[in-house]
Amino acid sequence: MSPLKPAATAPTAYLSLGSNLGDRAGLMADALGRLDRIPGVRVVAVSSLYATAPVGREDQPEFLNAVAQVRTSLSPQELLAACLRIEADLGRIRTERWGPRTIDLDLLLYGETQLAEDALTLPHPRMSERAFVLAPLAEIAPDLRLGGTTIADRLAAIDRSGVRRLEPAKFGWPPALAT
Ligand code: GSY
Repeated sequence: MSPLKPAATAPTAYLSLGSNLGDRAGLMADALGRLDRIPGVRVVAVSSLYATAPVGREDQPEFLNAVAQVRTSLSPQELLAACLRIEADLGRIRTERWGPRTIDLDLLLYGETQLAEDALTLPHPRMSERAFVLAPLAEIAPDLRLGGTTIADRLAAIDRSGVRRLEPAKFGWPPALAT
């Protein structure tokens, strides 16, 4: 294994990916490849793609969403900085808080870490209300517990009507990663 890649014992983190502008699946695949090429980050699992109705501001295009599990020797803050760099490199322009975006990478969970900093709150404060996060997360980590409740149970408790799983083969998904 590359010495630049995290050990099997390194912390596990979960990231939400979303896009509702441009070549959505292509941008998400590109973001995953960039993440996986960062020394200290290895993408170990990727959910299916989900077509999801926009939440927050409804008059914008449909999103594609997915969740990735990574192992990382980066700190939560370093991992967040890496995500923000990838967003910028893929043309994300932050104009409106809830507006359309080429790519969105949100850090959902970093092991059992709980954090409340200006730039980063862990677990992600809105993840339990969002079917576009819980549906893909439940696919790859149904038994993961958040505040004593599994992700599968949290998903079962919310409205999933705006979320549709897409057939992976039709989108060349998940992308092939180098590691
Ligand atoms: O917070 C992530 C960006 N975002 C999304 C999203 O990724 N998916 C859906 N369906 N709605 C969203 N609203 C915002 S903001």
